[in-house]
Amino acid sequence: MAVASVGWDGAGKRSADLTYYISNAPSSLSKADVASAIKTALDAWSKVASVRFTESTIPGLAKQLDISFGKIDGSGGTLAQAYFPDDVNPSRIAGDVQFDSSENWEIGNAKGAAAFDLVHVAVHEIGHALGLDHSNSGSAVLAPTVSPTEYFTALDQDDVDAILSIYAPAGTTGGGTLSGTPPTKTPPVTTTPPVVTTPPVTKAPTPTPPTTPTKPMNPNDDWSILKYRINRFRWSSGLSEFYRFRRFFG
Ligand SMILES: [Ca+2]
Ligand SMILES: [Ca+2]
Ligand SMILES: [Zn+2]
Repeated sequence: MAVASVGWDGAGKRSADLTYYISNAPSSLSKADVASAIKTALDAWSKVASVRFTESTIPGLAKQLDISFGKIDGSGGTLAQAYFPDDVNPSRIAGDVQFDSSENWEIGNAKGAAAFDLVHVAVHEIGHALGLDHSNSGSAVLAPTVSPTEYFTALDQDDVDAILSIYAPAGTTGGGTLSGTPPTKTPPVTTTPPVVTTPPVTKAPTPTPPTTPTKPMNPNDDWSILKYRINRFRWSSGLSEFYRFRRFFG
């Protein structure tokens, strides 16, 4: 397991309320199929960690996973990519997930090696969107490689350990304030002229900036855009290629 972010909840292990927006679907799947696959993938994380997702109809919101299909690099190569949370990336792109529409997608594995399971890849990318880095554990969904015959059944214990290293367990808040204020029923505060004699509000301590070096935004070599790559030809060419591949991308 490895993490690349403190998570949407800030430092410590707390909760996050996020939204998600699905903009389109690939030619191989209906929009309903995509919505179902994404929901399954989000639920996989919400069942374990205190992260909640509400579907949004408005693209581009802060604290939102904007999920889309578009051409990335054609068939092969990059399968999908995701942006780490807003402690790593600008709010505009933090949490966004993009799938390569040039790939063949399916749900499950009825098509075998001819298509990738959207649920499996979505669980992986949403893991990144929540702050997880690749894992060295080959059985983890966050492993850096995938085969088109793999399909999602459950998170690996390594994935569970990773997400619980940055968020509170599901059903708890970790004793902290929730990140992302859920809609409340309280009436809006009436605006009154500011009272000039009020002493200054004590500010919360400024969060310590991450000590990791600033990561460049070159889309071809960007640590903050963690690309989930595969190469079918290398994958099928044997173990030594597999390890070379893992070393290169892992
Ligand atoms: Ca591709
Ligand atoms: Ca498949
Ligand atoms: Zn990845």
